[in-house]
Amino acid sequence: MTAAPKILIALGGNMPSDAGAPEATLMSALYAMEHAGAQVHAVSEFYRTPCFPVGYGPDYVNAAAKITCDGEPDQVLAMLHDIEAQFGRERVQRWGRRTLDLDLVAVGDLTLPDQRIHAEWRNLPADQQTSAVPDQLILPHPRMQDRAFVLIPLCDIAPEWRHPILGHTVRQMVDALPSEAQKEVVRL
Ligand code: A4P
Ligand code: MG
Repeated sequence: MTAAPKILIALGGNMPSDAGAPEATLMSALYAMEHAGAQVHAVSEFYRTPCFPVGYGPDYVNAAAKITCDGEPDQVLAMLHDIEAQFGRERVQRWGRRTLDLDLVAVGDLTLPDQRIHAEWRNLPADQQTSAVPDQLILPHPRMQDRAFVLIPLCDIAPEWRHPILGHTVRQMVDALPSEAQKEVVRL
């Protein structure tokens, strides 16, 4: 029997929910994942991060978790969307303010849907990134390598995970971030 692949999740929020402030929402979301049948193996520190793009809203709280869970990646994403909905997430504006964002960063070393489509999303011009929304699951998350608010929490729990296309570990991707971007991510 092969071991279930480790699933890496990015958690974020910058608006209060019924659970309270974003840090309480993120903690409750982790319990909700266990309630939904996932096993949570590791959770990063929680970090305060400036909203990206600048001016789109208040600072975020970001974290990362390593889980395992039965089901196909699409079913895992559906579970994450259900939990977002439980905490009052409304999809009003892409990249808009939100009580809870749960992104699937990676499922083991899986690439979805394929290398060509992944490259299209990864190389999407900056001016299209706010408006273009994928209608299928893209793995690893196509923007993870650019984002200090994803990579720095992830480095707490999966520093040696290697991006299946780019070939870099999380630690190497953190080191490649501009130092200004690294400094903006502050442990709570
Ligand atoms: N989708 C495809 N692949 C994935 C994946 N690997 N993980 C689809 C999650 N979703 C994936 O996502 C849009 C569509 O992408 C969905 O239909 C999903 O099936 P969404 O969650 O509905 O919308 P979103 O959250 O606005 O988009 P996304 O891509 O999650 O946004 P981002 O790019 O993560 O940006 N600033 C700070 N400091 N911290 C943050 O956490 N987050 C965002 C959201 C913006 N600024 C931020 C932060
Ligand atoms: Mg999302």
